Amino acid sequence: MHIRTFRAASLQDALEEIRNQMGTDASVLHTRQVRDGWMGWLGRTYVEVTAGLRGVDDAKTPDDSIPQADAEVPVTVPIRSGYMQAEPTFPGPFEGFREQLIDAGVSPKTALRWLKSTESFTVGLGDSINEPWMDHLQRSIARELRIGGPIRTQPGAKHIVALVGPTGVGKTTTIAKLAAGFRIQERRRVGLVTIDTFRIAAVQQLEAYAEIMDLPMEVVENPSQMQPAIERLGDVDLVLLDTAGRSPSSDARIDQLVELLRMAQPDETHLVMAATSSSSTIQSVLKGFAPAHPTAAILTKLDEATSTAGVLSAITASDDFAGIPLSYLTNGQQVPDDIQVASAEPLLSRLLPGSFVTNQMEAA
Ligand SMILES: Nc1nc2c(ncn2[C@@H]2O[C@H](COP(=O)(O)OP(=O)(O)OP(=O)(O)O)[C@@H](O)[C@H]2O)c(=O)[nH]1
Ligand SMILES: [Mg+2]
Repeated sequence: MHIRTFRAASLQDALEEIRNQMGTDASVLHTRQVRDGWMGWLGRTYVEVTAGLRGVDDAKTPDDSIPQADAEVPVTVPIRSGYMQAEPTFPGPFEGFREQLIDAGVSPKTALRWLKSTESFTVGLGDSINEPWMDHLQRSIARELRIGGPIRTQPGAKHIVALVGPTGVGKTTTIAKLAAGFRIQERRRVGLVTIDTFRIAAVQQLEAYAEIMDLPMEVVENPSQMQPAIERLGDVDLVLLDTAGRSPSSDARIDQLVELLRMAQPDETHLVMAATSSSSTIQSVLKGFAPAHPTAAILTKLDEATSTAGVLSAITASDDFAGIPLSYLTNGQQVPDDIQVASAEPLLSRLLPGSFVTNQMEAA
């Protein structure tokens, strides 16, 4: 048997090269995932496929014209800089996932990246390939997801955290949930500042929470009032700064926000976005609010999201985007209960509409 070993970025690429070089009669003998670089660190991950070609030459002696097994010197298939030129087809349920992901608002390029990564991931798993395919897809996406952790406070540190984001995504409600959590569970001294003076109702909304929780609250109308207001809050451990919702496409309103933040000098700025938004909305929010230098993101209204695929495609790390670390997820209107420290599981369990996930798991 003529045996050769190929390395490629994905199983798909390796099989294509095997077909090109050894013909369609070649059979795959072994697959594994390998990593180059020092001790596997800082290297790239490849799929290594050993293929064999049985034929009339099997009976020949070793000095025959056909080369013998050369597993020590694998043929490395060039890793392409972009994705496939021609559309690849994926085995088994992967092809169905691709359609579902695209229907859920994931760009074809991102769907392809996730599926290629899942495919090469499952190659390395050997026998456990029988696990539900959806689990593998979720794990591939989880590897690109950044979880930043919760706000950390120290007594007396006056840690300032601002929440920014588009209108109606749940900034004020999330401030109330955070304030209650830190005040009641962590026994921290919390102060509130609102710079949402565009609507009287907005000030009243936060005031109502401040009164119920007996928290000091300041209203700031222009940048020069910011520092004195923070001073007046006195000796608090955590200052939560509520801001007016802004359209990410309004440069003037974003500039005003940046100026207010510059005066407040927040330690953390959390960009609040609704998990019900489309991938393109999230992308434009990330772009529009970039001048505010968000350090983390909060995803709200997870309870209303039928699929998180679109949102995940916009916030996960890729070659072009570092990803944004998540701090909290909110899943309902109830203050203070409906908030949790961000983790991958609640997002991935809603990746695609439930019926599809169930079907795939049953089929697997
Ligand atoms: N279902 C659901 N509703 C939420 C959640 N968080 C907030 N809401 C609701 O979303 C609506 C808007 O919430 P707000 O907190 O006022 O939103 P905001 O971002 O402060 O709005 P603006 O200040 O107008 O920009 C309210 O009806 C909230 O009850 C959530 O996690 N799930
Ligand atoms: Mg508000």
